[in-house]
Amino acid sequence: VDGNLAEIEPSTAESATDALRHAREPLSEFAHALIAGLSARNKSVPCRFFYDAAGSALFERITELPEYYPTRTEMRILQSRAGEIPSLAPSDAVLIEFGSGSSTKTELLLEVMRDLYAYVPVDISEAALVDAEARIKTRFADLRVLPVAGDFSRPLRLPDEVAGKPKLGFFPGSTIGNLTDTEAAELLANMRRILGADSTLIIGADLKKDVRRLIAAYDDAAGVTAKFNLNLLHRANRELGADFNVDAFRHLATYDVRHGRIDMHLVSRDEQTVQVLGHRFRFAAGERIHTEHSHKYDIDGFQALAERAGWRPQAVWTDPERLFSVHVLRA
Ligand code: AVJ
Repeated sequence: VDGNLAEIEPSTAESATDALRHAREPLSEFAHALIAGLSARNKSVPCRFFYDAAGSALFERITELPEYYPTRTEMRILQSRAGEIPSLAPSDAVLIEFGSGSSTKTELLLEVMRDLYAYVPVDISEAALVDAEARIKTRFADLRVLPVAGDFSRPLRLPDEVAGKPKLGFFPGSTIGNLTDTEAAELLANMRRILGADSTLIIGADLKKDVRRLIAAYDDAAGVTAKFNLNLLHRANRELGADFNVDAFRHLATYDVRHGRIDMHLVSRDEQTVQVLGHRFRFAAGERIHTEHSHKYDIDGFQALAERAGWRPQAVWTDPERLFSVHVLRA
């Protein structure tokens, strides 16, 4: 991808002001990733670009679908273990949440850990942090909230105020499942470095199960996951003036047994050409854009992954149907 893409003629679908905006702005991270991903022989787009405002709202709807068991199952596991959670860290510990998008689960932890020294939400999005802080402050007025804007997949400095305090990390939702095994091990190792020697990590990991049940969770009857996936193309049209005919693509969820993961794709219904910021991309009929990996684990496999990253498995909690797991890891 060259650096001059913003100077290329805008497509006719844009208004004049949009064209000026695209011409003046440096290319967004989304533009770079989309153009690079569609230029590859096997087309793909990183799943983090699902989450613009529309995509985040659609994800919230996914979590309420009857087929999408992870969110409610993890919540039930945490509720059933609420009595044990305070014993996982000393009373003056600091709760560090990686990603700040999961308020109901966080509130459950804060509810049972009343003497925390501070709550530190970590997120790349400043806007998400402002929201998280406001939400938490209304319910826990006396809690010290110290938001950190940053990327927790890289070295990250916590506020000086929490130096030397014991840490309890929290990474719910099986978000780790979006990463390959190598990336997941690196992330876990980085979290261990961020949290330090006197720390515990509570992390959610979705479990392997009947393939039909897995597919249903990623291809629901109401079509919300399809909308969530296709929103990526709408986003490209809105933000980059791309000319995707969204109806000419369909949602597809598959399960890869070898890697133990759900894969999401957007499938071109016909042969077609799409334009993004002056770049033309050809699609054959049936050609796919890969949009997401969602890894499923067994308990031993996840513990082995955590151990590779320097963590010691301390406990694992699941639901009676064994749909989802919450691991407690010790540094
Ligand atoms: C937010 C990554 C945990 O993989 O289950 C839901 C995202 N994608 N439906 C998941 C998602 C399609 C979700 N995570």
